[in-house]
Amino acid sequence: MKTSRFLLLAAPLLAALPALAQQTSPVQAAPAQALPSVDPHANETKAQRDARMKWFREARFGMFIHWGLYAVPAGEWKGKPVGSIGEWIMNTAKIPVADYAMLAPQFNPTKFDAEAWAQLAQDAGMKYMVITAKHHDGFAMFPSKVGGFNIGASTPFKRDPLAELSAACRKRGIKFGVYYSQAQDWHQPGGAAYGGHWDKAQDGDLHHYVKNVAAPQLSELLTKYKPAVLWWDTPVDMSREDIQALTEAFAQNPQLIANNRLGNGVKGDTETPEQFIPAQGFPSRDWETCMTINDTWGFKKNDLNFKSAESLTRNLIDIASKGGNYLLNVGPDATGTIPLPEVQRLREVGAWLKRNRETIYATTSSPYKRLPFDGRATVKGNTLYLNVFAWPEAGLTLSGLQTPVRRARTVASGETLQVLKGADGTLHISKPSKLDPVSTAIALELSGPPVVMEPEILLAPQADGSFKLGATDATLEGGLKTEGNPSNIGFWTSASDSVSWKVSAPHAGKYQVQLDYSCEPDSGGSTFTLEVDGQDSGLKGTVAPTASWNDYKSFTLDGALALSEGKHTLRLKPVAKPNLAVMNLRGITLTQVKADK
Ligand code: FHN
Repeated sequence: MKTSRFLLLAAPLLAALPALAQQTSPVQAAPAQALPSVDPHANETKAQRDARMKWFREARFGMFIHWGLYAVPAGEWKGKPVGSIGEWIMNTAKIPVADYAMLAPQFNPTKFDAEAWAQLAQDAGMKYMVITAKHHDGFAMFPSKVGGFNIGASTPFKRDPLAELSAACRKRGIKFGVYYSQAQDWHQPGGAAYGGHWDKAQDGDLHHYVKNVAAPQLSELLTKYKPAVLWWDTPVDMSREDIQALTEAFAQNPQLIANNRLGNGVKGDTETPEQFIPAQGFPSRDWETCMTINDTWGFKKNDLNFKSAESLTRNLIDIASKGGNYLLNVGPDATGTIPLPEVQRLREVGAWLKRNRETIYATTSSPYKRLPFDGRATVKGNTLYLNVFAWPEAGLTLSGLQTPVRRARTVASGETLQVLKGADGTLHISKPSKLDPVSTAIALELSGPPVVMEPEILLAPQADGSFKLGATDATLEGGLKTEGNPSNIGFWTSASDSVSWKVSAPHAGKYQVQLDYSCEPDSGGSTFTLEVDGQDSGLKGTVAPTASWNDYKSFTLDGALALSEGKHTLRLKPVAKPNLAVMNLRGITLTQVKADK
């Protein structure tokens, strides 16, 4: 069965790993029988949960580290570049287990300096760290007593990076966490492998593997390093017994925060969008977007496609404005060095953050659905923060804020700014003497917590008379969500969910209606209607499949939509959904076919 994360496939990584993407979906099929939940935190009270999640909610920024044997081949095998992300080299190149294991004696990262890594995280403004204790290749980055495939038993490097890092983090007040691939293990017999095993040595029973390798290693990790975060990844066929075995050790660490990738319907503590920022965050869940700085998690020497410090900083601001955390990855090389371009960028993000820290840490999400300028908002107590990416030529305005402004200042320099209130209540904020090219942060100190009444989104026609009804302008009902860039409306797995837009037609007219949509082959065939102000417009359609959830096509409905002059609500409403989902929808274009004079 396909799941909703699979429907969206916004991230190239997920596109490359469809079967895993299904497994990591936050909307997994509920277990058929009503058995008690296997989620170890299922019975805690809201107050207990709030206390446990407090530091995470305030942190906003963490360092992800993908480091393991794959740093040795660094994206090349037998002199040839291997496509896909660095840490997947064993699977992509179908490297036999014994050959891959020969990397271990070559792994001697003598330049590894836990203090320097933790210091870099601190300089970048990161409040927590999550490192791969064991990735899918099955190699443990700690001296485990379970099996011999680990840094202690099979490399010349006799140190314990996890012990060193956890100590270095603790010294700096940085929370330490571990990533653990609980099902995929391409080394041990029985471990799962996306795409299937390619070496007889991998064959065996997954549940035996979980019980005898993964669960005892988990217990070692939780006992020895006392992590604050446990980052599961890529669940495959996790039975209730597997979940129980894997979480047994949670009792040793009741404050542990674990993500939503354990499997078997366990919701976990955090949603984990990967390589994209969900357009509206997850309003009722804690969440964390993980992203790479270039295009790989594990080190690949030829991947030089580094994002700019500006875009990384703006990602952080964007994520904070949606109430989430940014878990930004570094991929150290086989000597134990974090690549210089990554270090430089993290330092630049940190420099901005140092000047503007109050706009990010311990803030809550924006009270605005959309702002009239290129930027983002966050809130802390009685202060509304505006991060302005590009100062508008016509001046900075803000409408809808009901709470009086006591003072406006720039965050970095404390310069007082003038705020003038227009007759319609719109605020005009004076331009600071110095703008920050990445983002100029402004604090509006209010007389109370910000109350915002946003003007409704009423779409007017474009210059050519057409209407563009985009994903981010829509009102979504039910479980629908917008995600991705460009944004699309997805998670459309219920036929009772609908999507609507408000438009203002300057005169009566008829319009051709064109959908920009995708729908993977197995999911085609849904039917829908278009309503105007609650009445059937007579326009309807059947969703034809496209090549994949990433393959967007245009689809023009038969007939024309008649709109009278004035305001209207247009609603796209499914009639039948024979398969998993209706479609992913980027938007609708209404093109005028005849203007009634
Ligand atoms: O397959 C992994 C991948 O290698 C990487 O670890 C990312 C990080 O979130 N998670 C997986 C796929 O979702």
